[in-house]
Amino acid sequence: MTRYNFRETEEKWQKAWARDDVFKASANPTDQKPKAYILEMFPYPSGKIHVGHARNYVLGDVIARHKWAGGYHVLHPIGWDAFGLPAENAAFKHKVHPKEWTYKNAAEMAENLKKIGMSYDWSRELFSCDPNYYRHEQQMFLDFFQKGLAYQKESYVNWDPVENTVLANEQVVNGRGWRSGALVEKKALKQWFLKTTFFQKELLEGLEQLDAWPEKVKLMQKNWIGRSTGARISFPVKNQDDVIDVFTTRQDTLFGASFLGLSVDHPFTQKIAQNNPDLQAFIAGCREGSTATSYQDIIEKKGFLTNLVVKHPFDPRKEIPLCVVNYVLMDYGTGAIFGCPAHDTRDFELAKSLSLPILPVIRPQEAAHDFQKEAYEGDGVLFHSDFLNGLSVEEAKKRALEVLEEKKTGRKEVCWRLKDWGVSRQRYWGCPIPIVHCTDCGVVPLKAEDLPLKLPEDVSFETRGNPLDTHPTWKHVACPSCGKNALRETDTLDTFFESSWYFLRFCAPNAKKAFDPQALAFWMPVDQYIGGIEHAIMHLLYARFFMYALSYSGYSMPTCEPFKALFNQGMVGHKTYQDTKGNWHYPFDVIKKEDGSFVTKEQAIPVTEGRLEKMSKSKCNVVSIDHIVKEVGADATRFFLLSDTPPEKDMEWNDEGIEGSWRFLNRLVRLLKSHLPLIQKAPLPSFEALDEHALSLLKSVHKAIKETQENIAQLHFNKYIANLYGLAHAIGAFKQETPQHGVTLYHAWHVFIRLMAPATPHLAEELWELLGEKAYVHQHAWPVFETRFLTEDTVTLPVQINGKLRGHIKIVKGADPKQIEKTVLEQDFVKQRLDHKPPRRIIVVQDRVANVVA
Ligand code: ANZ
Ligand code: ZN
Repeated sequence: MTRYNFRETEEKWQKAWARDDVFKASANPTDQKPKAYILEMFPYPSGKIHVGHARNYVLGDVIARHKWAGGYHVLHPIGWDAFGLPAENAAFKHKVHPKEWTYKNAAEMAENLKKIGMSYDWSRELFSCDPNYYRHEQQMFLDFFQKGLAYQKESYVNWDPVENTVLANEQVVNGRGWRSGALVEKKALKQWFLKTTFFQKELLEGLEQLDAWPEKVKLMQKNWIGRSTGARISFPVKNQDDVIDVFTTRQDTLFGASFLGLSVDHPFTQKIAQNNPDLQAFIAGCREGSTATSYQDIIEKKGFLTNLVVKHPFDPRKEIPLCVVNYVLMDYGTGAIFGCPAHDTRDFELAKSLSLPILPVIRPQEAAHDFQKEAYEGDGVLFHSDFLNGLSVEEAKKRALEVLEEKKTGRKEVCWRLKDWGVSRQRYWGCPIPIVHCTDCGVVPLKAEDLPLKLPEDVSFETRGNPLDTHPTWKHVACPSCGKNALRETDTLDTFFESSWYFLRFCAPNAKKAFDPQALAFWMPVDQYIGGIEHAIMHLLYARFFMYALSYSGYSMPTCEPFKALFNQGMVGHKTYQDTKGNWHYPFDVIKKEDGSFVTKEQAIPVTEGRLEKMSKSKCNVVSIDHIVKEVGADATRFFLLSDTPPEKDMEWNDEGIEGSWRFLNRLVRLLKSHLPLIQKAPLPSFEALDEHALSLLKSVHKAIKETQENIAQLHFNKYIANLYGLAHAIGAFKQETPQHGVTLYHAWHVFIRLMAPATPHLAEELWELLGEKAYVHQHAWPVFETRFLTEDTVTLPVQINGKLRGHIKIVKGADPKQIEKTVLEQDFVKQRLDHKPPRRIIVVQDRVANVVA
């Protein structure tokens, strides 16, 4: 039995596609063909890719290839999200320059992507660390700055007191610096921000038009933007002039207030801490730990009870103790709350630890509630609440607000959770911020003609902190405004900056300006964006923000929403194997013994089979593209990645599955080869002339076309693969008896190969060539189904001429007699018998017989 040589085949077609620019997007299309912009989130060049990564790309590739076949102008580009911390860490560990590390990894990954058969337009490949790329974002930064969308303010960073340096959140491990092991502190530094909050309303409302986004992602974005309606309420401090404002969404619970909670960073806290060493110590304790924790994450609620009290806004005779608490953050609302332990879990925990009273004011309507055991956050009826008694929560919120407004102690307020985006990073491998700090002129932007401001390459990673900061010359410059000695900004931009506009640049990657408006107008928005759910919030929000920010800064943007449809693929998991010493072993190094236990192949070390886990290098359960392509080829890998599991679900990589795919593809080759002598290359006979047997195969063919079309369009790739199996089976079972059947077989293959092409592109080209067709199958139009083949019920109708049976025609059951008369007269055998003259009469008995009277 011959096996098809996938290595040779795949290499052959990859070379041919590249040679003939088969997947190159048109530069400036002027025809009426529709466009499809298909994009997978561009990868970070961290090293080789494995089949878990590959799933994401393959999904995109199926869509792109399907669009090519559908007659679209397709843009399917690839590039590298090339700045970032891992490159810098590698520089420190392995003494390679981040640039070298990055380009080497990208080259390897590009090789992997080509090997897996990706239909990218490689001529548009871009690197975000290339000065020709980032020069444009430096210009954008300056434009944002000019428009007030980029600004500086003090903000906390993770500070390593031993290394004297700022750490990224990823470099804080269990609250300690990754290199020094020192307890990390929070330290205020002046940093750059982008004013995402300026477009919060647009970012929230824009979500409504994204009906091809997963609901889950939209909800995550919505919660992140976090619009809350409530009240701002003033609490006067007793015996002082100060008034503390709080933000609440639960003004209905005001009669249950048992303390006022101030953020550690609240100005009033700072004021009263001046003469209070105990409070100072409490504050210092709260400052430990990473800035990564948001207020929801703080596990243990801690508070410091001051000896001050505030007056209740409804009744100044009521006094409420003032506390400083660790879970109220300064950057939301007013940085102060009133605490209601009976109806808020966090407040409840604090009240327990400080022995503050728990004052229930809402009675649940159903079961009784033990307020000493836990807070009740649900709905109910107000009690112990004076004029609010008997009202529902909703009614009480309204009424409380009215009274607050009458008493002038509060008013309605809307609060947004969204914060401005801190873009400063105290790191080397990022885009330099084109700003100079001058003692005389202040913050001075670089001039456009001085861009790009390039990263210096001669930096040392031996010294502590940011290499740009310790570089001997780079940061010392003449002020662009007055010429005096000044200092460059040494912070670089967050790498989310680069990923916020790369999809725009792909439309015209070599344009002199950042964008070519004509290309943007043609290609944008991205029609299908594909990537991991881990980017549900930040990347997608920043990219959306950029569209608004660029427009506002004078760039002409054709749309506001950059991604029309979004798809989040599931991950690929694989078994793990570990020995008793805790070492991990590769699944392909492990064999199962007869008794069911596992040992390593070479040294027979006993190992235990662990859970199915997301592929990761550290657990040795990664299947690299290099490895699998060598073993079974790209097509079998792609086919398996698409096969069993719906693409949004997590799937398991397993040997049986991949072997099954591989065997199937081999069977196809054998099947076509065995059919070649039987195949007749000719147009199909007319529908009516087809016999039942031919018709039954063509039914399967047209059904497969219809379903494949739908399944690919709806991204039901597992069903698409099932369609291919089904049609292959029908073709395999077909027995050729007459020449008509040879023609039918030809047409079945002609369709099948086109249908399989998006999934297994190399083999499709190969079979296409075997069938004797002209390359490339990918440039051949997608098959179109005909409904008449799909109609289940047909009848073979005898045709008599002057009472004698002369032939048969195929008709749809119950067809209109007028239509049948017409069909009968079109038949050659009828025309001949009639000497090409009109008949005297035709009698049609529905579904039974047609009689022509000459
Ligand atoms: C009193 C109260 C009583 C509250 C009650 C809740 C339940 P969202 O929906 O997220 O807007 N809050 C306000 N500012 C805060 C800050 N800076 N840090 C931590 N918590 C803060 O939440 C609004 C609620 O979160 C507010 O309503 C406030 O607590 C708290 F039974 O006020 B509430
Ligand atoms: Zn100056």
